[in-house]
Formats: sequence, structure tokens, C-alpha cells
Amino acid sequence: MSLRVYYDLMSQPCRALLIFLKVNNIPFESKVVALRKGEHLTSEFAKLNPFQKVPVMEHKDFVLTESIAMVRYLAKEFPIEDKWYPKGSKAQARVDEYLEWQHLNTRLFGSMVFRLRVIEPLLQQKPVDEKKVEFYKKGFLKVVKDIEEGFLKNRPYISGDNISVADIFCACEIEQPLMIGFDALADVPKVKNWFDKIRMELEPHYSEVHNVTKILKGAIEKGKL
Ligand SMILES: N[C@@H](CCC(=O)N[C@@H](CS)C(=O)NCC(=O)O)C(=O)O
Repeated sequence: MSLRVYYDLMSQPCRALLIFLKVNNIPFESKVVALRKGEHLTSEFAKLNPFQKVPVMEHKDFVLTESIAMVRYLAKEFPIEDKWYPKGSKAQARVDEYLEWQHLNTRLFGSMVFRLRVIEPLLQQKPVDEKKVEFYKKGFLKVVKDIEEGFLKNRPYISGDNISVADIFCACEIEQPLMIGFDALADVPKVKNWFDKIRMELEPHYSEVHNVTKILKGAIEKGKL
């Protein structure tokens, strides 16, 4: 197969990328890189991605290490349904508007809440830094408020009247803090309705890539993590 994707389903951009590939029927070879086992920290993986992060995509001999760049590349190289990443300048710019915004918003705060509560105590064998967790939780509440009053103010989807890859990335990020039982959607009804709708519209792929998050959530609730 000409396309190979290295991923771990614990990672939000990996899950989003996989959903994008699946909704567009783009065939790919799966290479699981277990972050919890440090498989991304080997010298072999560093040759592929010097940043030692997932996802990584390899198309023939071309390697990419950023999920958003992968989506843009795939949209040019493979036939995709236009709604996911529209070709029209304005519609595409609307999708890009969210994809650029998310890095320092949804992604930063959602992933840090999870990282500080689960990953760092696990890897560094130290207690949770509750003060830091609170800081990022507060930031995440502002992020979902911004989505409510900005992106979803007058639109059914993040970038307009149609579902797009922006909705996929946003939903996968919103899942992450939910795993530690932090429900940030209580005061943002538009985001909550949108989130429920998106999860359904992306089935069966959404559940398929989020099975691991359900298992993790269960383990956290039982105090095993
Ligand atoms: N901006 C990158 C993010 C890559 C990233 O942060 N990946 C995380 C998982 S979500 C990772 O591999 N972390 C491993 C580590 O930091 O050791 C993208 O969107 O592809």
C-alpha cells in the first residue's frame, strides 16, 4: 500500500486523521506506535520523525509529521468528497480558520488537562499538579465558550453549513478532557448539541477510533490511573 500511517489512538490528531481517511475511503497501512511504551522514543522512529511524535504519514517516500499538513496533502493527492476540505477559496479558508485557531486553543488546553492529569503523573511517577490542571481547565472552558459564541454562533457546523475536517478535529479534542470526567460542555448548549450530532454523523468510524478512550475513561473512574 502506498500510504502508511503511524499512530496511537490515545492521541487526538491521530484519531482525527484516521476518521478523515476512513470517511474518504482512502486505503492506508496501519502502524501502531504505543506512546505508553515509549515506542516513539526509539532511534528508529526518530529517523522517521525527529520530533518523536505521532501521527506520521508516509506516502511512497514522502514523510509528513503534522496532522493538518497531512489533511491538506491528502486532499490534493486523493479523491475526497469536497465538503471535508472544500476546494473553493472562501469555503476552504473557513475550514483553515478553525484548523489554525485550534492549535493554541482547543488543542492546547484540552490536551494539557489530560496530559497533566494522566500522562505526566504516570511517566514521571509524581502526584498530579492540581493547580496546573485547574489553570488549563479554566482555559478549556473559555475555549468552548469561544466556539459557542464564535464558530457555532450562526452555523450548524464549525466552518459553515456542511460538516468538514474542522468538525472532526474539534470533536476529537473535546473528547480528551471528558476522559478524566471533566465535562466542560454544561454551559455551552450549542457546542453540546453540535458534539452529539457530529459523533453520530461520523459513525461507525467515530466509535471505532474512540474505543480506547472509553477504556481509559473507565480505568480513570475506577482510580486505576
Ligand atoms: N502538531 C502535531 C501534534 C503531535 C503531538 O503532539 N503528538 C502527541 C500525541 S497527541 C505525541 O506524539 N506525544 C508524544 C510525546 O510528546 O512524547 C500534529 O497535529 O500532528
